[in-house]
Amino acid sequence: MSLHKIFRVIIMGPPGSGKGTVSARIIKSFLLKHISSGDILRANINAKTELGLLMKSCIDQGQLVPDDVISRLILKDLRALENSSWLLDGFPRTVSQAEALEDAYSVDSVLNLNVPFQTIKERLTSRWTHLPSGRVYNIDFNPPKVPGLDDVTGEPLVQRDDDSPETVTRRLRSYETQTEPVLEFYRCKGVLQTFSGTETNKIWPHVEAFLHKKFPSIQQGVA
Ligand code: G5P
Ligand code: MG
Repeated sequence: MSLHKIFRVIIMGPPGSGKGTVSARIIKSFLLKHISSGDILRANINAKTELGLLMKSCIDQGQLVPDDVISRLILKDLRALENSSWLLDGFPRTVSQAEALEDAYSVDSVLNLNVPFQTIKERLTSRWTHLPSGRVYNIDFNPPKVPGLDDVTGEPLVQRDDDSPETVTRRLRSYETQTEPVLEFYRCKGVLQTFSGTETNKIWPHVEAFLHKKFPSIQQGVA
């Protein structure tokens, strides 16, 4: 049994707002396990699991996968992390998912990255991803050291099937109708913290300062 307090944090924001990029920075400084629903789904598609094959067309079209499927998948992974603090990225994104999570765990903080849609559309068409790890690059913002290859493994980078301009528009629309109400859900609970801007490098120091203040005991190197 762990004697440490467990912290449960969610990172939210529209598609392409920088959830993956900011999460990578958070887990370098804080002892949180990063769980990304999109990375888990893409790993299933890549491995051609039954679930992956069923969900692929939904994801490629920029639609959300069914609530019961994703809630079961994520809650199973969270149960396996019972004694760790975690950072959840991409889940919940409907009120029904937020309620399913709330039934199992109470959330300490929700970090909301508020980035304008126009900025996002420009970013996503130049994103490159290392599918096995979920590491993301951007031709202008954080290019890989060797073009087309992952910095850590040297494996090839790919463009996500759902990053075409039409699909990005559909993902943003689904964010507005299905995910924005989740922000209200957490605002009412008093745990929502919004960070606004158009550049991750400007947003990040505010996120870092907030986490240092709120969760000093989970900084890397603090026993
Ligand atoms: P995902 O995988 O959760 P999205 O759409 O929520 O996907 P996404 O696209 O992964 O979010 P992100 O993580 O918010 O975006 O952003 P990122 O990857 O860090 O940054 C985007 C790009 O911008 C990168 O190239 C990065 O390098 C660059 N960048 C970052 N900061 C800057 C900057 O300051 N300047 C510049 N120029 N560039 C920058 O979900 C995918 C699909 O899975 C299903 C759905 O179908 C969904 O569409 N799904 C779910 N369905 C139902 N319920 C759920 N809970 C689901 N979760 C996933
Ligand atoms: Mg992401």
